[in-house]
Amino acid sequence: MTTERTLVLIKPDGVARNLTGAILARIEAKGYSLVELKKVDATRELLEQHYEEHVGKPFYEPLVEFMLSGPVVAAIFEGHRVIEGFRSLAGTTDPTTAAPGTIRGDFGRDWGLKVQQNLVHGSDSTESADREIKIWFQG
Ligand code: DAT
Ligand code: MG
Repeated sequence: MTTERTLVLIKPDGVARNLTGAILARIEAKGYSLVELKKVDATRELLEQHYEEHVGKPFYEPLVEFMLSGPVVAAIFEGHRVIEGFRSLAGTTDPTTAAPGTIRGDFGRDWGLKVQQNLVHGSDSTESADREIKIWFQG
């Protein structure tokens, strides 16, 4: 048993579309346990830390603007292989091609210039999870 923790964000599109409960329900139904949950108005400084690996990329500024456009729900989930498991539940980055049955595949689509509106974020490694949990919950 490898119990891990991951950071999940429900992005402003998910919160604005009232999908918070539906998304959290899918994660709980899979068997992962909610450890912490809060609604946050992110700041540019917080997002710069969170998206450190993407600073300077062409989509970075629109991504940050989008993440500042409304409240975000931040959660810590725990479970065996939850990092990989949540990313599998979320589906691939582009919601147009994310598989049906996934959060992005079922609820998301490409909104033209706003590819970043893909409803959720999930940490991609144990190192990212530790770093991101600190940023959002102990910052
Ligand atoms: P993921 O969220 O699937 O881990 P990522 O870490 O590569 O994807 O990128 C972070 C976010 O940035 C992603 O959720 C949406 C946005 N993004 C990534 N690639 C993009 C692109 N080519 N154009 C616009 N937005 C992009
Ligand atoms: Mg990522």
